[in-house]
Amino acid sequence: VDISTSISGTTLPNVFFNASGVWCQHEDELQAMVESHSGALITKSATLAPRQGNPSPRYLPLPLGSISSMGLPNEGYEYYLRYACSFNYSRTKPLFISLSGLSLGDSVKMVEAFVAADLPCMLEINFSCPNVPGKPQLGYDFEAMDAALATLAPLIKKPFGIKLPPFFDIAHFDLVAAVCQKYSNLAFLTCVNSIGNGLAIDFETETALIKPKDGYGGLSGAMILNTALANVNAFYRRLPDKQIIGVGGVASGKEAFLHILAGASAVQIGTQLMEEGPAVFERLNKELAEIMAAKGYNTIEDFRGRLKTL
Ligand code: RRO
Repeated sequence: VDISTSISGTTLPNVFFNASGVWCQHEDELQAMVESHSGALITKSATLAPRQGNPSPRYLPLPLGSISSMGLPNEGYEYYLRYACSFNYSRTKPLFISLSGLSLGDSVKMVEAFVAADLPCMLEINFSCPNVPGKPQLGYDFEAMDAALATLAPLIKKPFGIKLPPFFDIAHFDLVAAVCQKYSNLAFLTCVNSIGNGLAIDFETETALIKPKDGYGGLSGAMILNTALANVNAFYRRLPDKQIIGVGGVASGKEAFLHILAGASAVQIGTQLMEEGPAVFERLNKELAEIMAAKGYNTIEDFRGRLKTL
């Protein structure tokens, strides 16, 4: 059984890698990703300047997933640019870089620096951070997203991707797909970021479980699997010339299989990586391969997007 895949022409030895934000802020974490059985790695979303992020506690596992409001803690884009410059690209595992400008001007500066460096890494532009106080998610403002893509896509020139928030309305799937369709080098959509601004409350103490934003934070893990699958499949159906990277609620080979069946070409791991650590990738590889063998599928392309409907 072969669980390799490719994203805009670059081969990944297997479909799995980290969701941006998990195990990827510092060089030691990125090195652990390199040494793991992941098929790729992606860096923490970078801003122009380094950021401490929101006050702790700011991540908590929940019975059905997790809640977090990290607030974009990162080392600043120059740190990740240096990392990308020193990365050994002759290894089989590709490097993705996540950028999350606090303004379009910031994104332009970061993109220009990466373009000037002319590296074989792929950019994933984050349009969906829910946790910076006072900064709405760009992905929920379709005109602003269109304007950002109109500026960034021609600068990047090469194939690139965007990280989208989850959508919950068919009209929104249609509108976002129409925007994405305008940009030919927009090669992949990573669906989905966390479901923004949930609230987790401790029953005994009657207190919010995380500190930032009065307890509001992004929901991830098992509780968002079905929303993630819907978004993967909605954009897979609407954008046959683009690829979808699925993320949300993958804890075992079974959920990964479902993401691929819905149309995903690769699968990112957030909460489960946070909880289990990079050893998760060896287990997921084994579990997905076993499921494929049992079902008689030899490659990802034998079943990707082949969801049946009633
Ligand atoms: O850092 C964060 O709080 C964060 C980001 Br940038 C994001 O894109 N998604 C998320 O759930 N948290």
